[in-house]
Amino acid sequence: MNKADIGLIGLAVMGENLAMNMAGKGFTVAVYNRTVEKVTRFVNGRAKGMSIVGCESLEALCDALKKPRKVMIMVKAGTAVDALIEKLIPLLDEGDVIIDGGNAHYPDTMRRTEYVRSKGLYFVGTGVSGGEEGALKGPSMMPGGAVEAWPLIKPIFQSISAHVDGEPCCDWVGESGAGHFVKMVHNGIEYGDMQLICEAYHLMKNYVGMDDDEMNAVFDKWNRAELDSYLIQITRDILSRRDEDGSMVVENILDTAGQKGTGKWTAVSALDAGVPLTLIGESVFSRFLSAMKEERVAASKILKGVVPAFSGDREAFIEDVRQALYASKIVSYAQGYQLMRAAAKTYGWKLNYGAIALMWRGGCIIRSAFLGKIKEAFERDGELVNLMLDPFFTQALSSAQSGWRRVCAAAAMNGIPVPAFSSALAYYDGYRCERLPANLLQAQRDYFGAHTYERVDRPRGEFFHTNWTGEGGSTTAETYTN
Ligand code: NBP
Repeated sequence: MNKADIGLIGLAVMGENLAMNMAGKGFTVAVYNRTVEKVTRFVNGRAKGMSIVGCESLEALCDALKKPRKVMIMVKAGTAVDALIEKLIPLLDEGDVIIDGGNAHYPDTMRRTEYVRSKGLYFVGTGVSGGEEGALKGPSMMPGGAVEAWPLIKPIFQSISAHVDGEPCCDWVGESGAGHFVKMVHNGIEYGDMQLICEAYHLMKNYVGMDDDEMNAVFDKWNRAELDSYLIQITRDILSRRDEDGSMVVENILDTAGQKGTGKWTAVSALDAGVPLTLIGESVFSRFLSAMKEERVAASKILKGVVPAFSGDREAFIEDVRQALYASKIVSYAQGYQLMRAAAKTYGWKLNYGAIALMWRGGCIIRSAFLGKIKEAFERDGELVNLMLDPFFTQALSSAQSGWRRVCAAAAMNGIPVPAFSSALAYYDGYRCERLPANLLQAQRDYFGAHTYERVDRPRGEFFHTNWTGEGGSTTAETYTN
């Protein structure tokens, strides 16, 4: 029998569907799963007649592969991946490739890339997005790690990934943990996009007083213009789904959000890197707040606010909400790209920002027409400091800002929480502010702790101290930058 092009370990939802996708594209796939009955069930069931070879052990899997071997792991992220790597190393030869397609945290991928290289093998950590359907029909794939492995896996990866305008939504991201870092930022942006849509829904429902049918029509309309995206589309569909008793399914769902931690990883990375990733941070905190259901129910009886009362032109306000969503989304992506720039600098990765936008353009949860505009922005200027400074996005923010401000003001006056809309606006106003009140903050720090300050009339890097109380001496604290 011919040897297989690639081996795949882990036959849960992602592994099974990726194997089907690879086989459908003409590759022969050897598969293995810890619970071996799942291998038998898969090859005799769904995979019957496909070029998928079932293996009952890791040894059999490695024997079944063409050299250099390519083995992709699609199991639960964490220690299971390390254990599999340990088992695979003695079964593989120099130059073979181990790929982790799970949701690994990027520091683990950095460590594994080095470790596997020390054993004479190549390691690739690839983000795979798009869930079950993406895995089967074409996911977004973000590979990074040992660059020597890329030519070996590229034909398979670019063949099975999603395509937009004939271009694969998969390209080499960068060395070491770059692929999983970019996947993590993708997931953080997903948190932000979802939170923004939820805030628009909350305003339309609780302030304007719209029902689900009316909101369904609004999201349908929004999906035909700048906001055209998978998440707007599924929101539209969710707002039309009825339960057996005729009530709307979405209104019967408990308002406590779950999470698997990738948004939190993104926010923590931003805190570590000193990047103001405010919108994703607020989106993670909003999920935490939603999970405090019992406390919120109790507080709702004690903490009084205002009763929302809409007046004015309904259509005009809905258009303002659309503008607020669009502008906030630009801010969210601008912040996400700034985090990637900071990581690239710290770790020495050469990230291709336009290619990343293209990788997210199809096959994943944040896929949208908007990403095409981001790709164009980075084509115009590969070194763009902030997406908001690209002429297209500068103009878009300028046109949207009146509506955006009216929405944040109306939400504040009517007691509707819009943390993502308003934190995005605060970031926009802060970023474009030539002089922030941090002069006062520095004075306070110098007053209580002799932390020193720089002066507007002296070169940067010279530090001064004022003896504010007349009682302190001239001794100052050290100035740390990190
Ligand atoms: P799961 O994350 O549910 O993991 C189940 C698989 O892991 C099974 O094949 C299971 O084998 C295997 N496994 C476990 Br659990 N512990 C193992 C161990 N110690 N040694 C070997 N195998 C072990 O599967 P999934 O949802 O298909 O996701 C796979 C990866 O892809 C995860 O990292 C996930 O975060 C990521 N991902 C998932 C999605 C999604 O939408 N589900 C999307 C994108 C990425 P068994 O059958 O013997 O228990």
